Amino acid sequence: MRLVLVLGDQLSTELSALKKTDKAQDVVVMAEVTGEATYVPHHPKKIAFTFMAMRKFAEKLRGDGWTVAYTKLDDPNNTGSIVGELIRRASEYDAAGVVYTEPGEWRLIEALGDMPLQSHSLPDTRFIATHQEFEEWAEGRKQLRMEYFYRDIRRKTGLLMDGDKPEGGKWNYDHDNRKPAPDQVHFKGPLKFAPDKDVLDLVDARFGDNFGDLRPFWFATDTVQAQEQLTHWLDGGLPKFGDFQDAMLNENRFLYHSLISFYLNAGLLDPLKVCQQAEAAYRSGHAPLNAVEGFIRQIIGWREYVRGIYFLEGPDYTSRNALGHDRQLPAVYWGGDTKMNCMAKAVGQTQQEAYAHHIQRLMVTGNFALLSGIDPMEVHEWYLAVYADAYEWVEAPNVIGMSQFADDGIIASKPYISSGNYIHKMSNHCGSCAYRVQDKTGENACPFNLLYWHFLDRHRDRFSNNPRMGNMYRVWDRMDEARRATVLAEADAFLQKMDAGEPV
Ligand code: FAD
Ligand code: DLZ
Ligand code: SF4
Repeated sequence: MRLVLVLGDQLSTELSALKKTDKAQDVVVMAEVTGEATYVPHHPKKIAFTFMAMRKFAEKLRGDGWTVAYTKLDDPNNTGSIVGELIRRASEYDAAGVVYTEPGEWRLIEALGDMPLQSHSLPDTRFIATHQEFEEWAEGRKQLRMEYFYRDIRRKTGLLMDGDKPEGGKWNYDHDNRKPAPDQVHFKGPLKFAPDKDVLDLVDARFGDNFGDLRPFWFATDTVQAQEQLTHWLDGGLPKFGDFQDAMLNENRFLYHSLISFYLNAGLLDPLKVCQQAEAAYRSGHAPLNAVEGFIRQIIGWREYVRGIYFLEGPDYTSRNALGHDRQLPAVYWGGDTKMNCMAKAVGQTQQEAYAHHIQRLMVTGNFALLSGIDPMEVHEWYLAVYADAYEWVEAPNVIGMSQFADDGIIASKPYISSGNYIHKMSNHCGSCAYRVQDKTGENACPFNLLYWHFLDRHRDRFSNNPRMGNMYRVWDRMDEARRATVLAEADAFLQKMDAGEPV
């Protein structure tokens, strides 16, 4: 008999390791271990979500006829690591070896590769593109732009295709999206499910000091509940998803977002089936093409593409730092006082929900870190810790690549930076902020306005020849010299204050 490892983000009965083994003979190993629960200080909701979903999945497998050796975190025999648990179970069951599906993190791939047991790694077939397909697509290209990869996946899956042409004649309807924040949001937000109280108590006792609120806990923790959330959102959220994808509101943290990334990444939902359901909503006339195409692109485009980049680039990807940024992550990211309303809102909801939507992650917390010159490794570890959907294969390319430009432009053709104006346009945060978004200098000037020019100025050598950034440099160069000096001096003073640990 063999052991079949199922990790906390591999909770699918379609998992290759389960498909290639035999429930009549083999034993599934699942383990809640300190090693996985502490490689970053995960948000308590993320740990609770993982353990609750693991426990339910183990029961499901038992119901399907599998023998499951499940280790709870507080089991006195728990060795504290995945490899330790495999070694312990191998001797307990006298196992001939271990079969596992490739994990989503190099750290664990290496640990499993080095363990002193016979082992067999299988590809993770929960994704649409294989590693080989991505490598072949990337081979010989100067630039690895998501858009072209996405078109190939549309063709491969047949999603939103009209013969060999894209549905509606265009591949991408993004120019219809990105509307500013609406006055009213008609979607009621995610469904809320009852938690497992034993897990809440366990996580409270062991990880209660980590950044983040454990309660109220409302995530779906099995496939049926996750599908209920998806159906609820397809019905009420999808039609307006495209329009308000980039908007932010003081009063509404979820807008028209689907809140399914936790479930997709943990294995509770299948990406292709999710997209097929969204396509059906378009074909039946329930949702417009711009919404459905935008949503499908996030999943078969961005989600698959970032995974491809993570595995293509290799284990050193997370230590890249192309811009040489070395500032420490300031206290505001851990809930420290701030006068910046947009940061307070994005961090505050992260603390409460272990969730923020894409534009909050990219254009508020990510933008601020990039403009301030924070060490990308610290930024990466923060994102990996605080979001319940964060596993390295998806988090690292989004943070190191897309958000921090630390991979030197593999993912982004230019840095995602903006002054306060973008946040003002897409949200209602600025109206109730202590800073003034209209002020470019002075005591109340929006910090994004100061830091934006500071960033461009300190990275002139690298970016002034970038064709997509020439305009910004021309505006900067046309400003009179005294004004430029004031902007830079005020930005420096702001950064010094932040470095000294004072609220900013
Ligand atoms: P929706 O807005 O409803 O989008 C639908 C789905 O599209 C998501 O559930 C997700 O599966 C997929 N998707 C959208 N954008 C991306 C993307 N850029 N990369 C991968 N999938 C995408 N996503 C994660 O799943 N885990 C992360 O750790 C993560 N870290 C991020 C860090 C930064 C700095 C940025 C800018 C983005 C990050 N994202 C991450 C992508 C995106 O922000 C989340 O997938 C999204 O906010 C999840 O919320 P949702 O399910 O409501 O998504
Ligand atoms: C995120 C997480 C946590 C908090 N705990 C566990 C755990 O105790 N046992 C486990 O098998 N998996 C856990 N996970 C998910 C893993 O960290 C994840 O499988 C790897 O990071 C690879 O993506
Ligand atoms: Fe954020 Fe600046 Fe607007 Fe305040 S004024 S909310 S700091 S963008």
